[in-house]
Amino acid sequence: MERSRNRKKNLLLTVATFSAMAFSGAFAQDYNPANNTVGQLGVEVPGLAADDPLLSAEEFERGKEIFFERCAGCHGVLRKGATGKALTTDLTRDLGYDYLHSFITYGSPAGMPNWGTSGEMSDEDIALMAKYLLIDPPQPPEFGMPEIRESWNLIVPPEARPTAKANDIDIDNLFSVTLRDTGQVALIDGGTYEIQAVIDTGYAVHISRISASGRYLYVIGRDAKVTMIDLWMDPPAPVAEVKVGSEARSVETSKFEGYEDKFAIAGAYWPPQYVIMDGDTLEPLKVKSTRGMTYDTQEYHPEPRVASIVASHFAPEFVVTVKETGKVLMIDYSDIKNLKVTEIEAERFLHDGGFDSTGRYFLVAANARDKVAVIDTKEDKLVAVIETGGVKPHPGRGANIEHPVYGPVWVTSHLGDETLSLIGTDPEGHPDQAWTVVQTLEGLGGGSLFVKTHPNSDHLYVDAPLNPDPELSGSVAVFTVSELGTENPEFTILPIAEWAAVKDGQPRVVQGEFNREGTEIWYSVWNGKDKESAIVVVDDKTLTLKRVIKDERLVTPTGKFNVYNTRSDVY
Ligand code: DHE
Repeated sequence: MERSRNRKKNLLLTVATFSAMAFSGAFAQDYNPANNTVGQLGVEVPGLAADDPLLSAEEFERGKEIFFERCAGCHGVLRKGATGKALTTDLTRDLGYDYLHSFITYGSPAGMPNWGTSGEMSDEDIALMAKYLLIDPPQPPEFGMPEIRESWNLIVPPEARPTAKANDIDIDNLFSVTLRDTGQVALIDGGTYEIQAVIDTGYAVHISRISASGRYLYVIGRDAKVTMIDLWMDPPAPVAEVKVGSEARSVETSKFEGYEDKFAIAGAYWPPQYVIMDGDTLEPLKVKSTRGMTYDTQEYHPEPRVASIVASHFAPEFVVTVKETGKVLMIDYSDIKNLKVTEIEAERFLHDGGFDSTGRYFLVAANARDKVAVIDTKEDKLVAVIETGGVKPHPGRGANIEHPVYGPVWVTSHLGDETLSLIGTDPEGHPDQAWTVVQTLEGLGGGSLFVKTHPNSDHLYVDAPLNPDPELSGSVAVFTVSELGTENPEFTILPIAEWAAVKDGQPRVVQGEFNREGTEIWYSVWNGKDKESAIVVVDDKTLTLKRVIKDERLVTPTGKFNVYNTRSDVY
């Protein structure tokens, strides 16, 4: 363990290795090589003459696959840009083949991964992608109610499920762990560290959320498959599944009093839409498109993707953030037939976020705008849009600490630099500090994705999984909350990857999650699919290694969600 004062590192940072995403479904637009010659497109490509087709049909298919696996998350299916720049053909043809080729190879400090020099893409694929970007993006098909219903599978109807908990698992201290590249989640007991079940789900589950009662676990795959798992069964098992589109990142369940376990909602990247489902069966009830006007210039956007979703504690409402149009939708689920939606203008490129410690204010990063928007879920209105002072805020759900000087604050780290921004969240007790950045800290380096704390902990943890320096991407910085009132607070570095002692590879250490009591924090040591990965458990009081969980079934662990903390919004 190492103690460091504001240790800074060079940040040649990468946004992500957003690798392998199973994008299913045929495309609406077919490619006919004969109609796309180099001359017709008005581009120059080394080795190709004007009447040569730019891509063969096979190359086009491969380009489509690589784009969805590696690029669409940041640049958008239609390449209109979000976390990554726009890549529409009016821009790419001007930039030209050589420029695109070197950009993909070397990346950029602003966040484009160095796909070539990192060895993650072959020379051949880079050349293919530089050509692929010179043709118009193909548009995947729509996925409306008929397709959603067709995909719905009620595996165990409610009447066939146990009427009382049939296992002896301490469900509140269970962790749902994404096994990204195997399309599974592992349910790991927070007390014994034993894997209770490994369950097949959609591909590369992004997040897990728990029903208000704590009985049902809902996970969403990158392929937009929602899987509902009954934690009362012995062993816990899926009871329903449904696909809400072809690409997605978010799922949530109704939490307002009287509506516990009643509804679920999932937000899709493609098609840009959200789907409200029956909380007991996942029967799809309503699908709504998010296409429409941007909040500021009021221009039509064809692909406004649904980013984070939370459930209000103050009303029967889901809080749905729409990335490209910059709107937050308060969706009233008390009457789904006559759906009322309050549309709040916030900021473009909304991404991830979480509640303040009271559960009233939702703070969400508009990452490509370097801002955080604050929504009052009691009054259903925008409270503030805050410049964080860092580059690309990326909080996960953020961390709520009791600052020794400024009282309750919420923290985010940044993808694009080493800073952490502490934002005052107490308009009653600390009105002068509310919704302003009260302090800026410097963590390990750029490439941070998630911060974490717990009400019973005096520590604030920050990771840096996307930092290009393996020593930093394998470590975590820890600040002591009660010492934050001092000038230049120190942090402790935990060498998590070293502690895990995995056999080979260059694992990234990602997303801390506390156990129910707030005495331990778990980190994923996320290695390649064919390599050993692990979960490292840290004792929060002493900041020492408590346990390394290794198992051949633990392939590419990423997100971890403690049942109690997730359902109670404790972070
Ligand atoms: Fe995530 C949260 C989208 C890349 C792991 N990620 C989220 C949320 C969104 C999102 C919208 C908030 C969901 C919510 O709260 O309702 N993530 C995206 C992307 O668009 C992006 C940038 C690119 C992509 O193609 O997916 C992306 N995310 C990643 C990764 O590369 C990570 C590290 C591994 C992976 O699975 O791909 C990753 N994202 C996570 C995790 C959370 C998350 C673990 C939940 C954190 C939490 O504590 O709540």
